[in-house]
Amino acid sequence: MNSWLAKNLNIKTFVGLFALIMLISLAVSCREDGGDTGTEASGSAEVSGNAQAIADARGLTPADIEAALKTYTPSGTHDDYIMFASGGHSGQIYVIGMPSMRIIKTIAVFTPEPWQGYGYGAEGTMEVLAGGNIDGSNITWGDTHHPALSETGGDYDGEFVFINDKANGRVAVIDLKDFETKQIVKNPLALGDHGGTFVTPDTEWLIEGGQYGSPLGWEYASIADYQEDYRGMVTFWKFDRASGRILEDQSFAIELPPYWQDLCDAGKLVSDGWVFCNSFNTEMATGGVEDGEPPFEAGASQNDMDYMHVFNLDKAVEVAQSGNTIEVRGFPVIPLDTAVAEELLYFVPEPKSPHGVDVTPDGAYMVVSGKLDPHVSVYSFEKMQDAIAAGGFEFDTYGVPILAFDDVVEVQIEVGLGPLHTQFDDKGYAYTSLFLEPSVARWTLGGSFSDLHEEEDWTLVHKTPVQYNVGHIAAAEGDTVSPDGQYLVSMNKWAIDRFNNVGPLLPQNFQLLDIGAPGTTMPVIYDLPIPDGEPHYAQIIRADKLSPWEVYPEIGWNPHTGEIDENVVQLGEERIERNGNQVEIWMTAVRSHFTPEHVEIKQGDHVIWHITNVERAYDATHGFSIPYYNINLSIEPGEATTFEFDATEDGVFAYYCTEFCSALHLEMTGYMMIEPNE
Ligand code: CUK
Ligand code: CUA
Repeated sequence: MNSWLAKNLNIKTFVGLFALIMLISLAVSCREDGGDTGTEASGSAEVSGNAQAIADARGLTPADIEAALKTYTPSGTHDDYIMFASGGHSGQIYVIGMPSMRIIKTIAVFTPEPWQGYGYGAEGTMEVLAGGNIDGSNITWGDTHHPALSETGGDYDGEFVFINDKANGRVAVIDLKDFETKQIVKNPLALGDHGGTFVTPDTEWLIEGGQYGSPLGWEYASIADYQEDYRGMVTFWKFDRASGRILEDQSFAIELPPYWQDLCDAGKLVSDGWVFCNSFNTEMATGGVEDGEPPFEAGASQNDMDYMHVFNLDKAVEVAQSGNTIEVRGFPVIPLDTAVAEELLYFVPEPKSPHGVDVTPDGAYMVVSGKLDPHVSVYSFEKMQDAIAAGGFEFDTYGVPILAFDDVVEVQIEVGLGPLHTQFDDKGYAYTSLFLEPSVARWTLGGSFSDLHEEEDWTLVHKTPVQYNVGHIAAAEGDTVSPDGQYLVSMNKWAIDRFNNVGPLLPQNFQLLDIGAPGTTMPVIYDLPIPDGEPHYAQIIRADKLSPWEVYPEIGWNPHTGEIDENVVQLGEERIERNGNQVEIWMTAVRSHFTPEHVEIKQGDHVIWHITNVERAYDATHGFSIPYYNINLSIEPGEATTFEFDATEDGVFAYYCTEFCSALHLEMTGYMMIEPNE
């Protein structure tokens, strides 16, 4: 052995050595299997030389090899964690395995997606998407920002994931039994949002905070009347776990001053029942740079302090349920003065245009970063409660009581330039992304976390540079009452130099950091380009908490009702019925044919078409597409689906299965013949 292998074996960590031995024995077994190695060899020394040769040929450093060994996931081996990442303005969610960082799936949420047959005729999906339309305006995209996994007792339970659409002020519900979007609701108060979605510890409420102040219900008002007529809001959507749906008629909102509410987080354990949202633009800047007014970025950055909004959610629920509300677009809203009178809203000063608020796993502290301040500010929930009990507040312009900064702040820690978002692990560390440096800072928590680490409390202990602009970071189980540590993903924007040039529009870059070993340097061990919209946030769940179906429970399952569809078609029940100019088709799909294979109709007919995939095998999805009519379905094993259209165009239309489902998949087809009308 020569070069780095010999020099480093004695100083490598045990893990590295063990993994190297694994690699070598893997190579040996390949060889014994008659693998194509190109050279004759009879012992492990030569084999390790082979691994060395590969490392040399590819110019890999020892650190590279360690990173590869930590992330390489052999074919057939599953990942330990699953990350649900926002798909940004693709409007979707990415499902990514960790540590391999393999993208496993995209979940279609706000944007029609052909592979999943989402938004191309299938009735259930059309209804879900239509739920997000605004006053008759068809919205076919979204800007997803913050996924939130459902929680039980403050821990991810693997049942649902929720996400917001910042651009259009909507919230979606995805069921993790089949990884499909079941519901989209439109916020009745605001056209946009930002602070969504976040869940309370038992997922009773989904939090959707606002962002850019506007008249509630988006009615017209001159921007000259911003302070009087524009407002902020936070909405609490009631989630019903049994039906897996948001109950719109049990949901409510709170009217807020026209500051720009940003992100929220729910209290947990000691702070359960409370909700925290940061805000900026307490200056109430209204822009107008073209008229000589200060631009937004200057106007909204003058104050030294903005306000964290602190809500007593339990009390707000009481007030909403007592009917002490006004209605905006038919939706109950607790007016701002009622919120103040009922003592369910307080402000806490937070420095310099803050972005995000994160509650520690024990629920005792709220961490806020000021984008223009090199510190994170840590607030004590206990001190907030003491300050509320003590009274003697100052009030802001809108009459909201302000808790004094010095009374409620626990500590401020200088972490670096442009701090944004904070995550937690199981070893008493917090991690904060630094947009401007850019890097990820690791610092120690105090309080109940003191004994978990050796360093002093509330101290910066390490920074790992990351590639280019980091926004959010996500740690394994990082928003729960019991984070795992182990892995942290730095979600970087615009990967300028990490990948091959693919033109002026840059992909994003997820960098995986190994935060598993305390006291180490938490190295970057993988770069994953994201070739789609700009993800903002992600949550990472232990893979063994997920138990999705392999096939739908029974033949004829309607994924959107969760029941057997009334138009289920069993084998032998296929038929076509005409009633006036309405034609109804009951079809089955099975490898490798549709029944019927001929559908003869007339121009001007209204067609209602039901298809059931009667397969029970895991790998037996069938697609169904009709040209011209923009019909494209994905029908998973057991699924029953329906679509409708008007046969406006005559001609011969070959329909076919779009999934390569068998050797005779190309034969899985049929003809729809539409006879012209005279
Ligand atoms: S925001 Cu994008 S980096 Cu929408 Cu959570 Cu902070
Ligand atoms: Cu079914 Cu191809």
